[in-house]
Amino acid sequence: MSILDIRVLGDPVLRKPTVRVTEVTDELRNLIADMFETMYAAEGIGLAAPQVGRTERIAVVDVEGQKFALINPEIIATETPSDKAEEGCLSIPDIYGDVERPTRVTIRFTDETGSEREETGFALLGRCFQHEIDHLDGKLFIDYLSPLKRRAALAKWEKAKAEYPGYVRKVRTEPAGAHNDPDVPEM
Ligand code: K1U
Ligand code: ZN
Repeated sequence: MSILDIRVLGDPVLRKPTVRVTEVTDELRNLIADMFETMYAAEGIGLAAPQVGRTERIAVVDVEGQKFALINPEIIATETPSDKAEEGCLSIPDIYGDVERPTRVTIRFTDETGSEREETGFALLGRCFQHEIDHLDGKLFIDYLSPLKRRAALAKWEKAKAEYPGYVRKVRTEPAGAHNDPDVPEM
C-alpha cells in the first residue's frame, strides 16, 4: 500500500466531473486501499478520487469506525431539517467554513466487493457522505460560502498555496511517538 499525494485547490482535477466505474477490479481495490491509507495519514474522515488525481467515481469514508468504500455513490434521499457546521477539506488545508446541509441523507453505492448497497448517514457521517459526493461532482465546500466568506477564504488560500508547489500536498508520515519529539529530526 502507498500514501498518495493530495491535490490542492487550483489543480483542475478537483473541478472535473468523475467517470462512473463499470467493473470493480483488483486495480481499483488497490486504489481504495491506498486512499484509506492516505486519508488516515492525513487525519481525514473522507477522501475522494479527484483529491489523489484520479477521475474514477470513488470515495472512502471513516467516521468513528463507520467505514465505507463508495463506488458510484449517489444521494437518493435527503431529509430536512438542515444543519450548519464547520467543514474543512484535505485539498484546502487550514481553511474552514460553515456549510448548511441536510442532516440526514440516504445514498446508494457499490462496495468494494461489487455489491450494491444503501446507507443512511446522520450528523457527521451524513455530512461526510455529502462532502465526498460533492468532490465527485467537482464541487468544494467553499462553493457554499457567502460571497464575503468565500472571498476571505480564497484570500487566505492565495498566501497559503505557495506551500504546495504544483498544487501537490505531500502527506507526511510520522513514526509513532515522533510528534513533537526533539530527538526525531524534521523530515
Ligand atoms: O474530503 C475531504 O477533504 C476530507 C474532509 C471531509 C469532511 C470534513 C468535514 C466535514 C465533512 C467532511 C476531512 O476529513 S477534513 C478533516 C476534518 O475536517 C475532520 C477530521 C476529523 C473529524 C472531523 C473533521
Ligand atoms: Zn474535501
